[in-house]
This record gives sequence, structure tokens and C-alpha cells, in this order.
Amino acid sequence: MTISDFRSFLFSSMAACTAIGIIALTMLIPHSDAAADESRATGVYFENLKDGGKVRSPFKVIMGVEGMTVAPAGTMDEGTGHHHLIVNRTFISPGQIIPADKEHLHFGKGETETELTLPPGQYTLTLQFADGLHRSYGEDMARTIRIEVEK
Ligand SMILES: [Cu+2]
Repeated sequence: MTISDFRSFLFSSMAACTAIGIIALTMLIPHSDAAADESRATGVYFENLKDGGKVRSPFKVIMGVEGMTVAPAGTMDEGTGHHHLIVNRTFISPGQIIPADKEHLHFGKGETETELTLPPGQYTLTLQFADGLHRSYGEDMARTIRIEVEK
């Protein structure tokens, strides 16, 4: 084998390796699609509070949303809505209007943070996103955490 023969052998085996590499990458594509779907996920989240966390009153609640846009109540553009905080109650079924009372707080100006004052004790806080007419986007756009308000 001459040096040039060896080179061409090397190149052809590199080409073969590249081909195998391409096949392997092709096989991986469904995986990278799944990862892209996750990054496009929609939902709401508490930016500064953890499930099982402890706080003292008054405490700040920062409300986050992914895949939708915060807009003031009355805005009926698709993909928009506003936050609600539900204290010691569960999420609201899709399409149902969220009540306005002590346990259901509306952030109809498009607020993304608030301050809560709660007596010491155990609570659940549910963040619920709903449309411009306060109609719930359901459990998919809700998040519930437990917190303890300390003395
Ligand atoms: Cu509302």
C-alpha cells in the first residue's frame, strides 16, 4: 500500500464513518423534536415560591406564564389572559368563570406580582390563568403549591 493508497483508504473510511454519523443523527431527530416541544410548553408557575416552602406575611408572589401572554381583563386576543390566585381551593374547570371573592383573587390589570398577607398556617396557593372574560383555561394553565405561613 502506497501512502496515497493509504490516504484514499483513510478518506473512504472517514466517509463511511460520516455516513454512519448521519444515520445516527437521523435516528436521534425524534428526540430533539420532543425536546423542542418541551421548550414550547405552556403553563403557569410561581417564580419565587416553592412547593412546601415557608414564608412570613406579608410575602411577595411573582406569577409566571409560558406559552401565553398576560393582558388586562377584557382583552379577547387569542393566547392572552390574566393571572388569578386561588387560596385553599382548587383549579377551575376550563371555560368556567372564576369567582371573585376572598379566595379567588383576580389580577385583571395584567399584574404579574402581588403581596399577600395571610395568618400563620398551612395553605395551598393555586395560580390559574383565564381569558379576558375570566373564563378559566383549566388545569393545564394552573399550578398548585403548598406553603406554610410562619409566625
Ligand atoms: Cu379574572
